[in-house]
Amino acid sequence: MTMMDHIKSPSDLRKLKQEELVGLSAELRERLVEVVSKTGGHLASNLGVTELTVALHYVFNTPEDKIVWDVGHQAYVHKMLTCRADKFHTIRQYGGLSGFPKRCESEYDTFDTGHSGTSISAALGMACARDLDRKNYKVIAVTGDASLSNGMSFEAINNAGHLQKDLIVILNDNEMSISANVGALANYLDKIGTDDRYLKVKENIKRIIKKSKFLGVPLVRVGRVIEESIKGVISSGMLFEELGFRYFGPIDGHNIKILVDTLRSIKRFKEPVLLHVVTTKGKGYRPAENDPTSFHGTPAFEIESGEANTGAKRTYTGVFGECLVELAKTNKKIVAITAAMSSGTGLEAFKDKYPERFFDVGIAEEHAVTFAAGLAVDGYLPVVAMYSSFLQRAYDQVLHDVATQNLHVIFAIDRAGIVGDDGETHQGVFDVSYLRHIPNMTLMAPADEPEFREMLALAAELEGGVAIRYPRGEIVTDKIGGKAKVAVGKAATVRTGSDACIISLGSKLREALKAAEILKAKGIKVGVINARFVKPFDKATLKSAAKRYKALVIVEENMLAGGFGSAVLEYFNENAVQANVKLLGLPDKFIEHGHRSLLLKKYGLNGEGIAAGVEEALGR
Ligand SMILES: Cc1ncc(C[n+]2csc(CCOP(=O)(O)OP(=O)(O)O)c2C)c(N)n1
Repeated sequence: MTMMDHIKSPSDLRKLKQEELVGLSAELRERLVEVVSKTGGHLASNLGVTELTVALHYVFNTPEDKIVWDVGHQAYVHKMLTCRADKFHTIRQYGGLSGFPKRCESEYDTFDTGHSGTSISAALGMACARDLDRKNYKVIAVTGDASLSNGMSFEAINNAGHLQKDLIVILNDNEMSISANVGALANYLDKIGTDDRYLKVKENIKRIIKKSKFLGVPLVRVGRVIEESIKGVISSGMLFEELGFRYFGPIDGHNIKILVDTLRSIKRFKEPVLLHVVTTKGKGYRPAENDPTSFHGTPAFEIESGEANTGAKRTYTGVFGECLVELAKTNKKIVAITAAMSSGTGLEAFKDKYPERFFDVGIAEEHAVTFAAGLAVDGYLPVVAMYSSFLQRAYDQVLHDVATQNLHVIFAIDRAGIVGDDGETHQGVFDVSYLRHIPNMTLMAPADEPEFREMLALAAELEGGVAIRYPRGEIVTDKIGGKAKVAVGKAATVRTGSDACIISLGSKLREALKAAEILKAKGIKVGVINARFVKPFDKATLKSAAKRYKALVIVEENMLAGGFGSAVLEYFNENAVQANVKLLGLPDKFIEHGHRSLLLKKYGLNGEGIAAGVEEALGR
């Protein structure tokens, strides 16, 4: 029997001797690697916080004391320690545990997350609620060094330093975002960790505290003297203190004894405290330590070698990366911007080839877009490559800073559609709805590789905000989207029929064509139109399709509310176009986690589902 078998909840953990926590951490790590090697998931971050998570639940009285995880991708160990070890093998699987904290899953999950930078704000809100209720528990936000650089974290620190609530912020500093963490704050943290003067002062402090015990000087007074003296020595090293936090650290985040002792001692404070913990991303599993970027979010892999089965397919992301490098060769004004996702968005080759035209702005989507607007004002052509769900953060920047000034900025919106295993917070199913109502925007979606390339080239020639949305995963390399060259606002008729017509947006085309074949076998003749554009869409083609066919079925991987289908219905309504229209898309709910293909089937967005939709529209 392992130690883990005895720990059903944190109260069992707290019965262990402190020395036993080292062995427990090793077991937890082993289980992490074993399960994630099969399910895929966020391995490196979890390996890095194993001891920290154990120490937190050991020292604090969870669930009464509340731990708020930033992003939440590093909460796997937390899940194992909080009554879910027996279900851990189901993580990120349909119907299984979520890969992120979920309040509906456990009372130990205090706040639902997935996007970066929310933990300090949420924890501060909880601390204020606690004080209003005159209760007396601790609230602890755990954030990574990259998430600390997110604007929301700064806003929350600013507010927390002012409110002076009893709040602990643990800074888990592994010097990594998904790739290396970048930015002035990253440099600052690095300096704190390595500044000789600072380390010397820390040693001196330890000696003074020891001495003061003998002399009977009150510790608080000694502490204040020490703090002031440090400020004098390193005027630049007290950023957090100046913002109203007590700063402690940096400490070794893999040393259980140091962690437990430090957490116990900072627990006593009733004001904002920031504890700086230094960890190694991927700790304890060699392949992940060597390549934490690949093991940040990994597909299933072989434990021995660390080799992942990526399938080596041609993806939308890959094509985007290649194509942008080609376009940038002739168009010297193209600059690429990522918010800490250079590998995920396919910008690595661009970064290597044109380092001076590449900007990783950190996890700062709002800033990324306004920064792009600034570049556009002075004649550059910024390409903002971002996942659909993260661009949600920058809605106002797209509207207020790009669109109102009709600035030419290209938005390459990756992971548009169902992403699958990461679930609710990561599904890219809102972008059509949140972009199509913004004036001065062009919005398109490619169905295959040649079309994607043409769209990117066209985007560089247009004016205003131009968004291209495309999903996660494999791209069709053949030209299936129609022979006609891509032109603004023009759809392509891919197949003609006489009964119903499927109007497909972007990557849905492959499934729409499958549906047409399924229906053909049943004697139903179906036309297929590749919409290509959401804004402006091809009104003439859709109007004539409405006349010609008994039913139109509009398919998109976006919410039905405010999506492409609803744009068509608005137009039909305004222009009294009579048509029997059925919309296929996503319903008014958050889409759960599970494999992408499984979810597409569930929501009727695969070939069979679309075929069923057509039959329904025809009343069969
Ligand atoms: C708003 C937002 N943008 C981008 C991401 C994608 N993302 C997930 S984790 C991560 C890096 C987080 O780094 P850090 O906070 O230092 O935690 P670590 O994984 O290093 O422990 C990024 C960029 C996100 N979750 N949310």
